Amino acid sequence: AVPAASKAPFFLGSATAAYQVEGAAAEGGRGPSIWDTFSHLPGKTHEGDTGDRADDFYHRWANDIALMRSLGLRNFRLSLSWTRLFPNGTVGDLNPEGVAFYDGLFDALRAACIEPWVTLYHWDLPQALQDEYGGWVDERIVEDFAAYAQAAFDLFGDRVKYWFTLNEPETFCPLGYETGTFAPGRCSDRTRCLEGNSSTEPHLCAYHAVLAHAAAVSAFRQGFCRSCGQACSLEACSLECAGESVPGGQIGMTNAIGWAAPYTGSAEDVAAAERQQSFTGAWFLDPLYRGDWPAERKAVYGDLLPSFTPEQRRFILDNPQDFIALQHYTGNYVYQNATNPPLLLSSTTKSSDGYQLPQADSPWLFVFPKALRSLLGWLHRRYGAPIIITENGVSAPGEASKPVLEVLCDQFRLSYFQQYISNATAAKRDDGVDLRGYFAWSLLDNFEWADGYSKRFGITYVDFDSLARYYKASAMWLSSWFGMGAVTSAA
Ligand code: GCO
Repeated sequence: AVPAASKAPFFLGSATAAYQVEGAAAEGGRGPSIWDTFSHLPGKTHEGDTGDRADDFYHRWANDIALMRSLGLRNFRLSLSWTRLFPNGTVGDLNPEGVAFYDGLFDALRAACIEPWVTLYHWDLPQALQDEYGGWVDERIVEDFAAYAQAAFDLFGDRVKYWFTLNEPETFCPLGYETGTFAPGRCSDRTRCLEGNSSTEPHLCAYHAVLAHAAAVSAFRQGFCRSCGQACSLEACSLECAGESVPGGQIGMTNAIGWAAPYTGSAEDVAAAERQQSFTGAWFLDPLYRGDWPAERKAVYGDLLPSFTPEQRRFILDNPQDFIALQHYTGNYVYQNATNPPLLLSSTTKSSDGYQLPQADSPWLFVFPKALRSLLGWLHRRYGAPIIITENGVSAPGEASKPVLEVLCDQFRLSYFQQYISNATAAKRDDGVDLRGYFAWSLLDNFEWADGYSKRFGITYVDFDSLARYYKASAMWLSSWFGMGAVTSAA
């Protein structure tokens, strides 16, 4: 029998993020974000690269929509630049040029039959909020983020149905507030930071991220009336304003989750891998689906972890997200190591039978396609929620230095996609996972955070001098799939 899940539409697309592609950092009334500040500090990014110009998507989006169309792309994930809309972060001072930019973009995407999937926050916090109260470590961020989210729903909710609240807090909290390798570069106690998770800042960041997400979901559910401009339930809207209310939509947080495979089949290794998986993979999903941090994190951090009050817990659980938005790139093998606290395990990228996982260009990324299938099964069993893969992709070795024509023959990436996609479809087809979509990261080579332009994840090559775009072979391969799977089930 065909499982019911496979009858749901399956969305295929590709993804980007504002600071990584837009450029035009000082144009159109945009205010500075923490990534503008951070990337301009000496020594923080590869060769001092910044997102000042990036892919110049701000000026070239019409061209890029044409590019998407010729690839047959039907779903495009992008993020809003908070400071293009609200240069100082708070919602009082709306920047009309920023609104006009996204209005034009969303109208053109709609006209091109491309569904926009919009991330509210992909790491570019308004610098003003960082300066005022330290950004994610302060509780004021919850209200400011929710107000910004509400404003975005009001502005674009008539054309955007699919939303993401925060992109990967499990990345921006520790890297931004613990190791200091990402904006805002906080590392209050460097020695302790280098030793491990000892400072409180990353935990405060994570706590506020969960609360901010729930507040944004709550705002989303309340809806608003286009005719009277009031926030209200959709039902109340039609009664009280006789209004056109915003059509429904879906919303979720994106989470970066790798896979910890047991090194051997021994009970110890299996348990060690499960500890590691829950520690990292359940960090945010447990609060969202169960109302509390996973036991493994509580065991390790104890009092450093802010606890949710009963009211907060209720609020989080009363505002459930619509799907798990999974961002998956890599995995490794984990074995018990009783002398290695706190989780009493170690990891390796070589299997017990001697197979070395191939390394991508990024030092943290090892190609482990079967991990995706295992991970999807784990998420399905633990949360039973629909899943959309909102990022999956790879930096192919040597792309930053090879001649263009060689880069365009990106066999490494093409084979990565083939293998990962076949594992994703197997999970959906054979394991009963309610997988609803897949987005390749990324549509364009772009500003890869601290790695600047030295790592290329695009399915499209961008010449960072001329800014010309050229399809890589992986884009050509994906394009047959994009067109095919956009509206019906891929399984
Ligand atoms: C993410 C990052 C992307 C990165 C990609 C490759 O959401 O993980 O947002 O912006 O470019 O993951 O490292």
